[in-house]
Amino acid sequence: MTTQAEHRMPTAVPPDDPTALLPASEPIRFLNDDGGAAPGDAHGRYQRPPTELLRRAYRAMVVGRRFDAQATALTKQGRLAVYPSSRGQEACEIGAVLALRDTDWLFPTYRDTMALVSRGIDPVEALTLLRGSWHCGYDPIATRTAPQCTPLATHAPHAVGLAYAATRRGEDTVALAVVGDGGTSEGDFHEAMNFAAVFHAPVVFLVQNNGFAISVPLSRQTAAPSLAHKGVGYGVRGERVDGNDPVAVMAVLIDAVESARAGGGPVLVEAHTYRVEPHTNADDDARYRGHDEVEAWKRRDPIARLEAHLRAGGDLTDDDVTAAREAGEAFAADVRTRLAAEPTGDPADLFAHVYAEPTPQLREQARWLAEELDAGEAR
Ligand SMILES: Cc1ncc(C[n+]2csc(CCOP(=O)(O)OP(=O)(O)O)c2C)c(N)n1
Repeated sequence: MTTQAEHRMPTAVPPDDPTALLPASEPIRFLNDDGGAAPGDAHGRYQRPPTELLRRAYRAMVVGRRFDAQATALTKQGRLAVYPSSRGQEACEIGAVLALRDTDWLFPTYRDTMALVSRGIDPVEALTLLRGSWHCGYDPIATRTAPQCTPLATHAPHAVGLAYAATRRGEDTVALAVVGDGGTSEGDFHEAMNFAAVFHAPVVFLVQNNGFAISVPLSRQTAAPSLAHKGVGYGVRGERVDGNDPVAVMAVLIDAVESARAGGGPVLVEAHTYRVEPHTNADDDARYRGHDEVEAWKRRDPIARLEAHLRAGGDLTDDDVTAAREAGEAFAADVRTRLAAEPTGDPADLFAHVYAEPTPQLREQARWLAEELDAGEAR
């Protein structure tokens, strides 16, 4: 076993040629918009993932989309307080999961519940927070998945810290931090990138550039040529990928994760995608974007593209498609049934973890709530 003293802090070595850190001039693509082969040599250094992995991705995407629709429906019944849909972003969600080993860590945002359930986390546990509970619902250590992060980008430095600590322990763990395009405008994102590069930490930053930070378009967030270009300023290699091309997303993420694992340092991947649903069920997206734009992106649907690609190669049959849809229906039915049960909880928990030492105001509010509840029971 290596002792702490034998470890030296990895030192970042600036590359001889900084342009090697720059992303391709166009996002990496394997598929065109209807699932046929993308024209020309658009693959750069990347390999098409094995067919069996693409078949797994197809099924996970179909199940994930059905789950996502079910969760949105549950907000309308008041079973969930809120739900941020990732419909349309399935390639990124599933690509993130399938690029990781079980021993790697995922640091997701509030939008990435589809990735969580695809990683095998119980959907009812994954939705616990959205039912109004104070905890994230699942065991982060057992699942190697950090709590879904609502403050933008604050999980990115955590991912770097965990990945660096793993290297100090002699483990080959990689951390994948998912960030939105709006999240890249946050200080935490920049600090995380800087630390990751200086400590040469095995972290992959996956930016799901879905065009908007709620209603704010990307053009109001950044003047960089692309979000992936931001990497070069920190000494982090950047790459851009068509985020609705599941073959390309998986090819690029698998390469990035394995490069980080092999000691190549952090990688920043920008996936160009689109959220076809509103920001959450509480948002009116008609106020900031046009119907035509949404429809145009729906025609670049990642599931339809992968299905067309696999069918063209004889790697997906009608039976496979039916089986995937049935698996999605069964998954959604299970979520529906289990979320129909009223959650139980102690109202006093509302005050339990606000501060280590409760303030006089909190104590007063807790006392007031307890009295109200007692009075209610006595009535
Ligand atoms: C530190 C912080 N500031 C502001 C917010 C409020 N907020 C919630 S979601 C959001 C937009 C995020 O957009 P993006 O990072 O692109 O992710 P997306 O929702 O598109 O997946 C904002 C500003 C927040 N959650 N955290």
